[in-house]
Amino acid sequence: MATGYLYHEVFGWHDTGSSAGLFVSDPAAGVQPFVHFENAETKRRMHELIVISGLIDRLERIRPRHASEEEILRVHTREHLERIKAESRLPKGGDAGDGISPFGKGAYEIATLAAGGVITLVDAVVRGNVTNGYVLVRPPGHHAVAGNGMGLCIFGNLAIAVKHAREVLGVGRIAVLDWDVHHGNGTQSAFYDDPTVLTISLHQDNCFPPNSGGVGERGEGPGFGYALNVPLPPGTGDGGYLYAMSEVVVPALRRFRPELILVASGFDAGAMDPLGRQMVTSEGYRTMTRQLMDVADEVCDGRIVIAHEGGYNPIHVPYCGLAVVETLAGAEPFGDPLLPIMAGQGGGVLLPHQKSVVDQVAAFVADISVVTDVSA
Ligand code: 3YP
Ligand code: ZN
Repeated sequence: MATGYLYHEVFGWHDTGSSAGLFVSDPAAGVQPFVHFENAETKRRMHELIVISGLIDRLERIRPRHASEEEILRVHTREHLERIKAESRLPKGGDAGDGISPFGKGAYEIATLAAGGVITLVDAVVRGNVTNGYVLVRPPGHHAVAGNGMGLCIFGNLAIAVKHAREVLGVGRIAVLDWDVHHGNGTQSAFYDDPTVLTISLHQDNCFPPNSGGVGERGEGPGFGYALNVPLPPGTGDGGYLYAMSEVVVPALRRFRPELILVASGFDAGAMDPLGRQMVTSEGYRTMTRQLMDVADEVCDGRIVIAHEGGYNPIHVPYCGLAVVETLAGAEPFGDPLLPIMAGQGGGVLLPHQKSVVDQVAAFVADISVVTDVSA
């Protein structure tokens, strides 16, 4: 069966302005205007590589729709939605909520298309039109919490899609794996007390948000045990990430037996990312995708929806993304010219301090069981 692919040109029109990478430019204070790290190019170039490589011909192109207010409100407060909508009408736009997440005029409609895009692909996978798929959306979503956007995220795209899968499509157990280099705090917080949604975040220890995503964050109340966090030390590459996949992610998914697997896919754990200090290569992302597909074949007929999050190197991100989508579609590698450079840098080896973090979290996997009461 087919692999779905969703991208829309208007995602490239989400305007994050002339920040100096992350900070509001301020000439009087000596901060020269530049382009925000979260700009269109990483995603646009990934899409164009998917076209130029020919992979596009093997994908089922899916058109997004906007998420409705009702769908957004399953995760966010009315106040947050209305504030974003109002600031989105201003000539110069506004900010998602933390002062470092600027957006231009009209961002509300683009953000609802991003959330609606993930919903659209979830619909296609759950209804059986495609086996799996990739949603190349912008703005990202995994940091947004109920009452606020943050970390460049306006609405929780994946969390909104999880609620849709549960409440509209009737999907029981759902797992969300987050391999963005930053902690998936927003997705985690939406389901922290819910044992029917397993959230797993692999991220760089204490990268962003501050003091978020430690091994001790395991869920609360009935959801205790159904949040897993693997805060990998800076410098972790394919060796550590693949070990975390095989020792934590795969066994956790085998125990939990989700009916649907979603992935928050950031390529900012890549070896040349300006915001992360990890060393994952496109081959690392390819293998992580393969490992996930193998366990998905075992537990949920291969149903995987991967949605784009961070990733800020415009040269490397397209090759990482291509590797993931090729793998989903069962296509041969087109090639990545950066691989020979990265291969000699040492990230392929699992180091003891990385192993000890993974082993600590691996011990929590035994506490997961197949939750059958999804009405709670
Ligand atoms: C937001 C402010 C500092 C780091 C940045 C993280 C954005 C991101 O890629 N989140 O996944
Ligand atoms: Zn990130």
